[in-house]
Amino acid sequence: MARIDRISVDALDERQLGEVRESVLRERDAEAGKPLSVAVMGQTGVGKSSLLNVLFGTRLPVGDGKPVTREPRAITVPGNSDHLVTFWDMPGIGESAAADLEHSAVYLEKLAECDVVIWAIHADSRSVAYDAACLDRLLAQAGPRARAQVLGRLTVVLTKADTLTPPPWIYDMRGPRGSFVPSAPLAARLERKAVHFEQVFVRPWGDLLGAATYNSGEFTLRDDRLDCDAHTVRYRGHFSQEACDAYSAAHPEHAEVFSRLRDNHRVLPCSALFRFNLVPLMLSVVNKLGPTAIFRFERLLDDVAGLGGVPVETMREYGNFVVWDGVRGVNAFDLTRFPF
Ligand SMILES: Nc1nc2c(ncn2[C@@H]2O[C@H](COP(=O)(O)OP(=O)(O)O)[C@@H](O)[C@H]2O)c(=O)[nH]1
Ligand SMILES: [Mg+2]
Repeated sequence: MARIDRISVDALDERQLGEVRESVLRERDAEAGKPLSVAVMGQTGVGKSSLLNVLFGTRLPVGDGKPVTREPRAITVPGNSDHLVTFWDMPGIGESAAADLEHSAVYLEKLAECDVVIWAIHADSRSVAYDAACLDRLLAQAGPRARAQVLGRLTVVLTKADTLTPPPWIYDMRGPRGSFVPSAPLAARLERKAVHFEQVFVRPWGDLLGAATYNSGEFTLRDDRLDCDAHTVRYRGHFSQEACDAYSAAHPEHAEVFSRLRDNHRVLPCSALFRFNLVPLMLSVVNKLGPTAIFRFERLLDDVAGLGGVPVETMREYGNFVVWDGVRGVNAFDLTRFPF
């Protein structure tokens, strides 16, 4: 898969890999035992724990009714390979204004320490005002350094994209497994939503934002916003689609680098249930990690390709679709009886 190769450290050539390894070897030894830390923020019930479970192979409790998570708490768990993930399950915001305020200082402290910060918003939500106010309030308490750190690691996702129906989802079956893909009109609707949420939730941070990606060696462009060294390419500000298109047109040989920079600020619709868009989400998260965290993450990357599939039998449970012909009193169509 090209997208995975692009990000995998294995895709770098021998010389580049040697350089990267050398430069971080010491830190790596010191860091080796440290778990990867992940924080996820978002309103209660938005699907934070479920998303982390499918991304990192954890078994955090998932709630149906009242909020499962009450206190900001760290759980260190083995993920689906032999790495450890410390997961900061932040109580859903929006349970009560008082609880939100009470937790703000703790949130901020933890967020600034985390390798990964995911902000989850329900894909079907109309208004982002409450989430935006929470992020505002959190970052208002932060010094410039902590603010830049949190914003630099922030990945915004739209959860439960599978609940956006109609138009339909398509199960693309490949033998015993398959993957859910949105139909073209639904894909367009998801894209519009993603763009909208990026405009209202990400873009307003303006020059406080920054985008970064690894430099595999050939990138040397600099201007008043672009900067690079041997390992990293950085952009100061919001790296919008327009900026990405303009830079790529001017320097087509670096289109991939610009596309990775662009991924920093994309809002990603995803679904824990349908395992939809989890690979791009994981890659976007990894893209923002510093070199030492990338080594802690290496094993997770080996599993990344497995994130997308859903077995036929599981799909059947999700697509439990029956048409009852009330006039004739028979099942006109029953997906559960359909021979796959
Ligand atoms: N349809 C759908 N439901 C989901 C998805 N993710 C979580 N849920 C459901 O949403 C509810 C809340 O999930 P949970 O992960 O506990 O949310 P949290 O409070 O944000 O941690 C549970 O009933 C989950 O089964 C998803 O991707 N699609
Ligand atoms: Mg939870």
